Amino acid sequence: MSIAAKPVSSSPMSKDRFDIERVRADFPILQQKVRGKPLVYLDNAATSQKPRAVIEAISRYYEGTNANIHRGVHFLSEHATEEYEAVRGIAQRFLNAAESREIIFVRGTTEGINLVAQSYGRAHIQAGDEILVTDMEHHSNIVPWQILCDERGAKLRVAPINDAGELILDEFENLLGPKTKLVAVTHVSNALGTINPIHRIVEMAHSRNVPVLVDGAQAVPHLKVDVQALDCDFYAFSGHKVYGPTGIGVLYGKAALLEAMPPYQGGGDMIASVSFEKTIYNKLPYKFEAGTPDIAGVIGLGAALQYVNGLGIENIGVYENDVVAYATAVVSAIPGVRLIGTAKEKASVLSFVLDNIHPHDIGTILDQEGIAIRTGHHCSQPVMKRFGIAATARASFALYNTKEEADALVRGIEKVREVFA
Ligand code: 7TS
Repeated sequence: MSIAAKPVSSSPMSKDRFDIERVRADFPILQQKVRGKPLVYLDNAATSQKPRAVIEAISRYYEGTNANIHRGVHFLSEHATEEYEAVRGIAQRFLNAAESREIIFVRGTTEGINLVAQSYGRAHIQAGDEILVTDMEHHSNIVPWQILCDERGAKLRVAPINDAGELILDEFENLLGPKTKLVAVTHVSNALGTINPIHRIVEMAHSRNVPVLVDGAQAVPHLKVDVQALDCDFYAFSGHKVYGPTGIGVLYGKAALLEAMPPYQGGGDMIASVSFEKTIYNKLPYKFEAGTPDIAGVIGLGAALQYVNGLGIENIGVYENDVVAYATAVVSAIPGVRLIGTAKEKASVLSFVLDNIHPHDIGTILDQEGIAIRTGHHCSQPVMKRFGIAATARASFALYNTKEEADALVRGIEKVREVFA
């Protein structure tokens, strides 16, 4: 997915592939006005809006199915368990995982990464070992490794990025040494939009027998992800960024690795039997799903993934790329705008600074126009440091955004310039 900046707003969408009016009608929240203006929601990297199919799936579950899973002999519990486990199959096919027991339901990307850090990490990382990340990681793919490194006396190494916000692959490869025991890298940067060449990264790491965890939080809504083709060892994503509910996400792990890992949390459902002499853990995936999970969240996530499947992730990517390329061209043409993140391969994100105007002021003035963006460091402070700034204004696009909304963003930024002129 490369974004060539070309200022054309006219390219007609082929209606049979992607009918934007119908898509927008699926999202009730988009129909409202904010501060008297039509809502222009461009904060999708923080969280996406939910289609009616997701909202209704959750209501339907609570109205007709609610029961605890994996334990009841009664009708509702069996039915809830079937629905919950069906979503594991949906998620398996969504990521093209080899087996459904490789899909672990977690709270989100953050919990998925912490699970690997605490379970795989504590079992495999020793004093003197190294964990390799990149300079474009979200804090949730930095801090869990710092905690682990502190505990184990290991060292976090950081692969640098260039001025476009691309990983410098040669440097990354040079940092892969005999002490490297794990690579943790984002698929798509939330602050820059950069798409990392995960397949190549995995090849480099695997040639040295180093496993790779991929933070897929910003990739899954925009790119086709095939964990077998990528050959990554772990892949984590959040439901709420891919049109599903908050509080639910997926950790994929290769079965052989997950089998060998100790549990992350103890409790109900993750055991086969408990006695004070010896407790036997449950098999995969239940070993990693202690306690009553977010059943409604899982069912909502299933509806979200099916919604994406219905449109086709490739169609979504083509449509979004066209809108983001347009937005990139028109926003970067505004005097004083400097884009942060100009990688050749990008998805969804348009991060920028404007003259000496603080991004929070940009965000506040845009909000008066009904335009929602995020401003700040985006939980990626090392990226800000790399570019010598404290914050950016970030517009991030989803499958329901349009070129007209990009035009509204431009008008909003022009207003910011007038206010500060
Ligand atoms: N990794 C990346 C690349 C992210 O963008 C985020 C959230 C996370 C991990 C954490 O996801 P969570 O669902 O577990 O919180 N990113 C953002 C953002 O860019 N603005 O708000 C949240």
